[in-house]
Amino acid sequence: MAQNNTITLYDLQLASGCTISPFVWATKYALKHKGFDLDIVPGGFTGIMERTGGRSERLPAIVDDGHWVLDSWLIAEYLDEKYPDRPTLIPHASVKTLTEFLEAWLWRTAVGPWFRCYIKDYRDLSLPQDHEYVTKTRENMLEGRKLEDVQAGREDRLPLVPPTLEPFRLLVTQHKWLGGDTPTYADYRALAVFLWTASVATTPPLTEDDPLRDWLDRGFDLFDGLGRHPGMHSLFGLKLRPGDPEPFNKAGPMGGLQTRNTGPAATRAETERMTSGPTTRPSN
Ligand SMILES: N[C@@H](CCC(=O)N[C@@H](CS)C(=O)NCC(=O)O)C(=O)O
Repeated sequence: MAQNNTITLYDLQLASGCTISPFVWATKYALKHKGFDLDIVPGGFTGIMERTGGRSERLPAIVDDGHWVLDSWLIAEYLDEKYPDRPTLIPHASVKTLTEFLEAWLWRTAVGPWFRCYIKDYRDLSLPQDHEYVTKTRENMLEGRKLEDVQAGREDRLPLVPPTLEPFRLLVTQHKWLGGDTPTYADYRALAVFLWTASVATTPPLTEDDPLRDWLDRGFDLFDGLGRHPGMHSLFGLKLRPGDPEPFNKAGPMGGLQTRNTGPAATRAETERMTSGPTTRPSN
């Protein structure tokens, strides 16, 4: 049982002290959801093996009363198993399955492009002693290209990302939380993508009026503003230029996936659109 209600968390931080790793972010939220206080072991990308006494090359890691647990998913499952009387993170096996899909989709849709838009900043914001390691490992991940070259031209690429987030936008505008009335680990895994982005986004990736904002703001505010570290950047304020695509669907939900059929009144607008002539707008 956690001593003094406190669990030790090995963090992965930037020079500002804010967490960068999405996996660590998800774990911070998970520990808070379970009601624990955090004893943070600070540090960056290098020296993880030394800090963890040779136990891990990756973070997060937690120590609960002397018991080490590695890996963000394994930590969440451990917490639910060990502390079943506290609020549940993963209330049903399906939450894990569907969250794994959602997260893989978010990584493909957002993390990938944003990684290439912020990778030089990511290195520059890291602790000075991490710069060389981050440059080498991330350039290797990017097929040997220089971080400066990968990031260059991002003003042309950033506006292309928000429209691709529309399926996720629909989810979090039609439901208070992915978990329903209260957040679950699904929310924290998805929030972690945007917390990672905010840790490195020296220029904003989303427009001021993005409907994702309500869920994101509520998520960043959880647990006394856990996501509001002063080192974080604003996600909002992307300026569009003529010719950039619409960042989100401004016409409102329409179509078989997005609306509930409660009778002809609910489908009238869609029927009129379907019968009045050709349209370019996808139905879902
Ligand atoms: N499956 C692991 C992944 C952990 C992981 O890859 N962490 C990255 C940070 S995002 C790390 O420790 N990187 C150290 C490095 O790049 O050397 C988990 O879910 O905890």
